[in-house]
Amino acid sequence: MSHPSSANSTNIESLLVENRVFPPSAATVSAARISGMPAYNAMCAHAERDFEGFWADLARANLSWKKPFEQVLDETNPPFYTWFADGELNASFNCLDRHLGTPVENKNAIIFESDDGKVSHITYKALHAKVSQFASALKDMGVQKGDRVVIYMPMTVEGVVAMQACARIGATHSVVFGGFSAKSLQERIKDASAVAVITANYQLRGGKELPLKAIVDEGIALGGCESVKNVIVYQRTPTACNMVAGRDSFMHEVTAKAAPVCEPVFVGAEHPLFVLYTSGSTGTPKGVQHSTAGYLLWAKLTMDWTFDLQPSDVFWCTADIGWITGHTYVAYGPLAAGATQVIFEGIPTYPNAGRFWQMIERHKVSIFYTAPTAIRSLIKAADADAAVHPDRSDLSSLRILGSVGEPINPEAWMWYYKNIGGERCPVVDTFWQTETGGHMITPLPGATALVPGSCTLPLPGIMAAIVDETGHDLPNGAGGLLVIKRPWPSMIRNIWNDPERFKKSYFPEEMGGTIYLAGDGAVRNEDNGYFRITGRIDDVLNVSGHRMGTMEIESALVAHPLVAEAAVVGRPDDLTGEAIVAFVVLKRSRPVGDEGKAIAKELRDWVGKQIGPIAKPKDIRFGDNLPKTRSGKIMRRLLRGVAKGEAITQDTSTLENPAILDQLAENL
Ligand code: 6R9
Repeated sequence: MSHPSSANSTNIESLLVENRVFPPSAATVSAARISGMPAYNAMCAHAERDFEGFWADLARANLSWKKPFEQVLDETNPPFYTWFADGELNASFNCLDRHLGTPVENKNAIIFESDDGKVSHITYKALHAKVSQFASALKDMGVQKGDRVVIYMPMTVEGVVAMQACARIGATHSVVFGGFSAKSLQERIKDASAVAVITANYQLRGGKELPLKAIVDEGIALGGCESVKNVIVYQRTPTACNMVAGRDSFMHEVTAKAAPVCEPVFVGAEHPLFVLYTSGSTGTPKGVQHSTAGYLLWAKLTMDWTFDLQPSDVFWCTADIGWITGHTYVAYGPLAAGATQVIFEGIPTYPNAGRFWQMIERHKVSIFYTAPTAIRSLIKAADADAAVHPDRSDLSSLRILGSVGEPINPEAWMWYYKNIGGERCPVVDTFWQTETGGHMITPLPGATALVPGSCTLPLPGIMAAIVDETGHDLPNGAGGLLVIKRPWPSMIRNIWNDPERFKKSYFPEEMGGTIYLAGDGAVRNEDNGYFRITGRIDDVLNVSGHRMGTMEIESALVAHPLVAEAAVVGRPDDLTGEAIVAFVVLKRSRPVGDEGKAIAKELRDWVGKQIGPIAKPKDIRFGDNLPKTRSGKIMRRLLRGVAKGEAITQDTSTLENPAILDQLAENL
């Protein structure tokens, strides 16, 4: 295991000198659900004193159970922990039916704004009807409890309907981000043995119509997808798409024919609600498997706690449903909590980079949750063009701001706090992961004093700590590995098809095999114990808040006929957090000049085709070889330095071929 990557060192330095503190106002504290630090401390103390009782009370109060649970946490087979295992419930019932007959039923569940600016509203009652009828249609096709359904959809109401409809009939969905390639889609369909794929003919983004159905066809044609019996197509645009007779159908047609009522299929608490693929440090992406009850409980509770959700709030999380943030804080959390939320189909820069701010004004958004990478690009746009500056929009409806996906640098935090929040709105910097299901370490708006760039303190019941490689606690001020020492309800349950990898990836033997290793480095402040995340400790990059495994990109590169060998590292980037740099050895001689540029472009496009455009290296360097130790190991540490443009000061005497470094430092 290596130490926190040097790629983040500048970030860490600027964080270490951070001493601005922003306590919540007295008014915010008194109006909040978790009101002040004594309230937070009391909840933490309750969890310490009676761990199972703490969670059991919350699960009873926040979820509707068909069959109440008796069992709380079962730790007899670590790390395969179970929660509320003998209880039965349905996730869609908890998000929709639960609100029927209450004042929430006529409230807007979703305010949808399309790429081209059309706005529509859907109440809880209407959403319930839409989900029920589509769920009936899935049942009519033979989709059953426990079947896997892949969803490859744009950001639309129908995307959420598809997820909720699967949950309603007990099918396990696996959403694949619409930017992934045919090959990535095929790998996921295969691994999950999906019986159906739900997609759209096209997606609209930034004024462009992009094919989705054609990519599904291409993916299935790559082979190994014989499990797929049905492809259901949401007709997003009037443009025709290829339809395969006997396999493909239109969402509106199958829905119209189906029964309007669909009784929810009640499932055991541990029934897999979904599998979501994410990048790891080795091999192919892993299918992170989540439970029904524990996951949903945390989605609902973190809406209430972290965002201090009130009945009149308008919540907007800008994440795509293809990522975990779009699962927990678009498809499940807001609905389970009975919130009104905005769903946006498009991109923040279309038709101009003021779109987010204009939408906050238009829909009177009160809680806004986005990623540092979006904030940084919008700062740049606002600096360049006063017409898209947030001061042109009325942002007075906002009361809470959130950040997720990567560390937020203090400069971006301050800009967000001042220019978007008007120095009035707490910024909750939420640290969590696909594997954790929901927030882990985050400020609470009505309790925690904020420090720019720090995710502050764990939520009540989350036993986060910083340890060394053998699992021993480290004192505050010492950087180490972030772990969670006790199970929590929304934790990953397994890696789909690969329990051994699950154990190895997250519950290292050296730490006893029972505590969860997050894969991030962290340090706690000596005075207040606040956590700061210092970045991944494995070969996972974070580009614009998206997780990318270096191995995945390397495998894609070496699959190109020209490439003999490749090594991929991250380099700090002002806009995207990290940028992908690839060092490549070709099977032919090292290309230079225009030829080098042409091959680099070809390789970039190739990676885009193999994985998806988000994985395209920003920079490609060619060498006759890679820097290796005498035993043949690639020296990534050196490559990270070269990628940053640093002079090599480290000892290179163990290198087989030190001269190679000069070659690799050359820009094309
Ligand atoms: C929710 C999500 C998880 C990785 C995680 C860490 C980084 C996420 C962060 C953060 C610092 C934050 N990360 N939130 N780092 N501060 N507030 O992003 O899930 O896509 O699985 O990524 O993202 O490195 O390990 P996922």
